[in-house]
Amino acid sequence: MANRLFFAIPIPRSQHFPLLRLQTQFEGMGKPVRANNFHITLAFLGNVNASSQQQLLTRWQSLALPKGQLQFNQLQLWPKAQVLALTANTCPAPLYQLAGALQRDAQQHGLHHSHHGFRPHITLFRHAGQPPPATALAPLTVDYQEVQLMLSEHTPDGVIYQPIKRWYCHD
Ligand code: 2AM
Repeated sequence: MANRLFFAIPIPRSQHFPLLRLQTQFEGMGKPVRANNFHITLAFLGNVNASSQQQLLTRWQSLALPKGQLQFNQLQLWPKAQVLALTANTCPAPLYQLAGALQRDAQQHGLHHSHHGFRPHITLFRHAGQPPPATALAPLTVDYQEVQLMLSEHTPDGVIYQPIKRWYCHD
């Protein structure tokens, strides 16, 4: 049995409202991601078997990241993935370095190979096909306080994400 895993920053409930408002503003652009699933992917690992998962957790036992903020300011369509995402064009160096290290580690250990570097984004819609209207967005600040190793599961109610491990950011 393999688990579909990814490292991500979950978006805390207290920061859902502006994202839900954007989903309302751009209604019809695709299938809205449910609020409980809002996240920023740092590294997607694909299907990972039990022993690889154990080794992964051992390697990243002391994962550390200072608390920080991301400013999201653009809606972008990624046509290949059919995703409409809120993107940030700057990123705190420690977060950028961590995402790169997680992606390289995955590649070195035979897990998913990402073709892009880290692009901080929050997917708002899936099955999206049209570019968003060129509306200026008010910058949206997201404070991040933790990183999770998440398990993605298909259920009859749709995809759900569950944390397998959480690392709290330090001051
Ligand atoms: P995203 O919406 O932030 O891009 C769990 O499957 C999560 O991993 C998805 O929500 C998606 O995050 C990301 N993901 C899924 N498949 C991926 C892939 N092939 N490459 C990179 N990220 C992927």
